[in-house]
Amino acid sequence: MRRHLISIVFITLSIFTHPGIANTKIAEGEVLVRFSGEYNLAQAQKKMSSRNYRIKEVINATMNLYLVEIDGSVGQAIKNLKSTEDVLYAQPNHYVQLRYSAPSESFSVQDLFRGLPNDPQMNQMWDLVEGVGGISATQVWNTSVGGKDRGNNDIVVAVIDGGIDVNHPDLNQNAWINTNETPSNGLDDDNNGFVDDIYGWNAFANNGKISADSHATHVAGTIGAVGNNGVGVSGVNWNVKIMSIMGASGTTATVAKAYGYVIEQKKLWYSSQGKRGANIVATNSSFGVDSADCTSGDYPVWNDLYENMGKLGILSAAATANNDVNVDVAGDVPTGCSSEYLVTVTNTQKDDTKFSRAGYGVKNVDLGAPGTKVFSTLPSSTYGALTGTSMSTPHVAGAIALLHSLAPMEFYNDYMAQPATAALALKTSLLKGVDPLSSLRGITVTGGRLNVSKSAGLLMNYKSSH
Ligand SMILES: [Ca+2]
Ligand SMILES: [Ca+2]
Ligand SMILES: [Ca+2]
Repeated sequence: MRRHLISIVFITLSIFTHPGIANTKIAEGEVLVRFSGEYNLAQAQKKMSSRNYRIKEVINATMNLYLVEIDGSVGQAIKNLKSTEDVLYAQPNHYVQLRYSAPSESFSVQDLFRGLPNDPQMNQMWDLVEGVGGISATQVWNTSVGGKDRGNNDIVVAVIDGGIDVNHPDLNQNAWINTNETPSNGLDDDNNGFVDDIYGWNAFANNGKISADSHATHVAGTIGAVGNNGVGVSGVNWNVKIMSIMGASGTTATVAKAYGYVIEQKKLWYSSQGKRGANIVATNSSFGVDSADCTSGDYPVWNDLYENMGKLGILSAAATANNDVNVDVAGDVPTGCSSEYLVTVTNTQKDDTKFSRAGYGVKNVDLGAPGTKVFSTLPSSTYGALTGTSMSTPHVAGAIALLHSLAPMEFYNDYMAQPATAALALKTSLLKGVDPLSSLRGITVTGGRLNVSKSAGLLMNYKSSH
């Protein structure tokens, strides 16, 4: 795994120095196939052997999505599969890059906190305050600091990334734990289809072992480092449950397995009336395929995943490219995908300008959020500042969770009855609440930067349409 991650970082850094180069490499000898209707493993195997192909792996059971081993060219196999009965679609298994970020110095905004909360390094958290390019989370904390929805359910955010340091003193209490699973006994105790999944899932290794890395740990801290515990910093939420899913690079198959875990856990949460699974309301992603056209027909799995999660009431916050590129023109996966359940994010600075190396697009990039010199948690009980769209996106994922904690009862009831519709209403509050910025006008959908306080005000006036 370590060698794997190092090579990913190497690849991404070399892309970082040559912006705009398309990287749409595909894995040879395999394709992703979704069958229409219910299609179990045996049926899929039979269907594929009729074409002399073999099922390599079940990617997601709910979606009937499989990785299929083929001989010969990927293009020819896709052509064959598209004309095969019961195949909804087939696509290449593209390589995916983590949207890496560079270390940087942090700012100090000591005077803006007035002693609330008590975390000693809050003076670094310009990104959460009002008036210096931050998202005004501090204004919301008078009303809610996150944690539970109106039904007293834990609010869960799934971080698809590397692994989170769940033992970090500022994260441990907010790490999601599968209480229905017994660790390390080799059994799927809660019968959710995943053996020994305690803190989430490792889609690289197909097991429950989460190994800490800097990127994921930093992202998690922005969403929900424990607030007011006298230690370090606070995230957008003082309280929230953060699920760690490893699967932010490698290939599309890995990413699909990672999101597949989210789908299975939320489905199970509904079907068990909250006794099993997890009440995931948002996912956070900072990976993708640069300069790839999501709507070309070459990437159907991506949009399909966001749609399937969206139907379960899950919004997906996604980082756009770490290049000064118009993704409407150049293309981007996933931020150029058409699903309404995506919330796509670019990187703003303390002076509310867009960071130079950050993607934009009046059609495809929804809003900005602080992503330059953002201070947060790092492995081994440490802290530091990082820069990238990767750092912007968790502000949005965190905001979605915080909004769920303060939405009125009427919203909660609608969310339980019609999760997809309610999730889109929450997204509307999120986007309508932005602070308009001249730097983002005409180059993003909203023309503004996240202001969770204004979004909270809008959502608190939510009226059911039923
Ligand atoms: Ca399990
Ligand atoms: Ca177990
Ligand atoms: Ca803290």
